[in-house]
This record gives sequence, structure tokens and C-alpha cells, in this order.
Amino acid sequence: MTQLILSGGEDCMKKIIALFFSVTLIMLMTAGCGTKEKATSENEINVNENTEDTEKRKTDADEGSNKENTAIGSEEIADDADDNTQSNTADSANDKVNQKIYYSETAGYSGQEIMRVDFRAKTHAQAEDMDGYYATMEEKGQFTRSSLIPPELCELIVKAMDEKTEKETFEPLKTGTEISQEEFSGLTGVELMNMEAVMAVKVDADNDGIEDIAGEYYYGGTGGFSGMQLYKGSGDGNFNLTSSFECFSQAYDFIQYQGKNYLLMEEFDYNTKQYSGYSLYLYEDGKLADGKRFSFVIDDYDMEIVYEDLSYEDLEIVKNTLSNPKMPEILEDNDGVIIGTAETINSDEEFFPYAGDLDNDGAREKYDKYMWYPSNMATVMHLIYYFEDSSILDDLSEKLAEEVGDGFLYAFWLDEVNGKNILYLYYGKNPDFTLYAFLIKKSN
Ligand SMILES: [Ca+2]
Ligand SMILES: [Ca+2]
Repeated sequence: MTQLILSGGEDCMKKIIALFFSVTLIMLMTAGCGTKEKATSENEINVNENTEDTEKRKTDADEGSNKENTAIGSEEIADDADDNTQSNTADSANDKVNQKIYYSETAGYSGQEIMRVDFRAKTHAQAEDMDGYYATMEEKGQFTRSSLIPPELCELIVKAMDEKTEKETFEPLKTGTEISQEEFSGLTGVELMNMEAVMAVKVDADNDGIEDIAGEYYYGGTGGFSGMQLYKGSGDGNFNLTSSFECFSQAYDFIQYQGKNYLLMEEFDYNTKQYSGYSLYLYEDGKLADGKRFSFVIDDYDMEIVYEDLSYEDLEIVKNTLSNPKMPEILEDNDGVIIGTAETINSDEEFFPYAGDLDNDGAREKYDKYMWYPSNMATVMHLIYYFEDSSILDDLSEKLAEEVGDGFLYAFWLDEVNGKNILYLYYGKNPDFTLYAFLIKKSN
């Protein structure tokens, strides 16, 4: 909900602009109206399909860049068509050592992979009291606390999250009957405007024995902003709006536990669009009585050195840099940009404020880099960068695309290591991540 508030102001404008290019989202929202869960799963697919980087990576990976790869000097002994690398024998080492060298004639470089480290998050689920809810984007509402969510239900949800048995756990508890938008309008008297949509159910949401209508009301626009509304049934066929709070376009269900109905909403991280837990609400007398938030806490990371070039003489320095499970925090604390020891910033430069000798030829490349934090439902956070006159990073990241899989490049930085600049790459696969180190050399 914090995210909603942070991006709220900016999004009013975005919502308007968004109407002009949001065809995909609108279509899927409309298509998803009948089935509550469908909307979210399709959103996830949409995320991937609409992210420029992914598109680009896929295309480039498919085309393959073997064609332009040529042998570099006399070290080359074998082609490895699969991963666009060469297996080489290091001429300086006594032992034969496998090296992974990426290169491109067009981009004019060779890149020696020095190390790859994978971090896999170890998490546990937790339940927390919600101190309120957003009645509107600015206004915070308080729960009446006239009735409380039992700890046993919270334990059940935490256990399901820890054991990854959410589906099996919640399926038998589901209650309520989905109704169409037409039925929703007919019963509540609310007419949907052009871009609006509603996913509604008939259910006794506030447990007074009379059926109510609950609807997640999507206002239109790519931000995914919606309102969870309760129309309390009075028993004589009338339904009146008694509660509304802000949410995103997200999957929800009513579940029944020990004779009472609760609203369970699936939560996701707005930056990464990945499932992040649940929120749970109890209504009483048409109002929100209590709320709990369920999330995953990262306890630690399992670190695995997937690859290391043992012939590289400063391997220990690089290993020391990459053995850092705090990288996500560092990235967040620095507004999504990591600056290395071999980089300088010139804030007078409008387009390419950063400089660093990426390819170790003695001349500094100029570039810009920053994190894209999404303000819509169709993109995820990822690094945006522009080089003034170098396509090395484009080429290298294309070559890594397959091995990186569904990760997104979050950061690159250059550190000076004994007279050479090392390129570090950080790929996020929330909550997991992968770090790389490369020694880039200019080729002629
Ligand atoms: Ca009721
Ligand atoms: Ca250079």
C-alpha cells in the first residue's frame, strides 16, 4: 500500500496518458472479468510480453551471434556454438584451464568471464497486523476492530505459504458466487463507464446472514488501480455501498473459516510484479473490522559459485566483491544505481553523465544508467542504460540472455582491480539474484 501512495500523484497523469496505449491491458482486464484469478495470471504473462528488454533478448538470442564471433588470437582452440563462448587454453597457465570468452567483431571487444555467483533466497512467511487501509489515495481508514481475525487462520495461511500449498489449502475454503458485470450493475445500480470493469461476487461478506455483493472495481488505465467495494445487502433486495478501499487489480477470493467469511487478496510486488503474499480482511456490519498482511521475509541467501576462472590472477579480489548477499539492499539504498571505483560522474553532462573505461583501452566510455521503476501494470523494474559510443554491454547481455533466463539486468558497474577495470553485472530474479564479473578488452 505504501507503493500505491508513493506513485499515486504521478499516476493520475499517467492514467490519462495510458489510455492511449493500453489496449493490451484493457483487453485482458475485460477478458479476465469472468474469472477472478485469470486476470492476475494473464497480467503476469503480459508483463513478460510487454517488457522491451525481454522481447529484445529473446529475438537476439534466437538469432544467435555466432556468425560474427571470430577467434581471438592463437588461444582459441574450440568453438562452443551453444553459448557463444570459446573454450581456451590459457597460455600463461601451467595447467589447461577452461575459459569463457565472449566476443564480437561488430561491438569490438572480447569479454573474459571471471566469475558468476548465484544467490538463492531462503525465506519464511509472516503475518502482520495492518494498521489501517487506504480509503482513498490520500486518506487512511481505521479498522473498527469490532471483531478480529483469529490467530489460527493466520497460522493456516502462513503454513500454506511456507509449504507452498496455497492452492490446496484455500480451494476447499472458497465461498461466494461469481456474478457478471451486468448482474452487478443490475443489483447495485452502478453503471460501468467505458474503461471500467468489475470482478464481483455474491457472498455474505460481513457475516450477518444476508448476502452482500463484493466487487473489485477497476477504474481503467495501465496503473491497475482499483477499489475493493462492499455493497451490503439489506435483505429486501437492496445493496448499498458501505465500504471501499484502494487496491490494485489483483486476484481475490472469499474464504470460509470456522463459520465466518473472510476476504483473501493475493498480493504482488509492484516493482517486479511477482507474487508476494496475501492480505486478509474481516468485515462486520458492512465495515472493515480487521486486516492482516502476509509476506515473505528473507532470512538468508544460499550462495553458489557457478563459474570461476581459476587462471585469473586477481580472482580473490573479485570473489570478495561478488560474495555479497547484501546487494539488493545496496541497490535499494542507492536509488537503483551502483557506482564502481573506476567510474566518474559529471553532473554537468546532460546525456551521458557517467564515464569509465569499459574495454580497458585507455579511453573512457561515456554513458548514462538508471533504474526503471514501473508505474504501470505492464512493466517490471530493470536497468536502463545508454552508451554514447559502445554496444559492448548490449552485445554481452544478449549473449548472456539464455543463461540468465527470466532475470533482469538491475545494475552494472566498473571497479578498478590492479590496473584493469572489471565489469560487474547484477541480474535480479526476485528474490534471487545473479552476479557476474568480466574483464573486457577492446578488439580491433
Ligand atoms: Ca451480509
Ligand atoms: Ca575504452
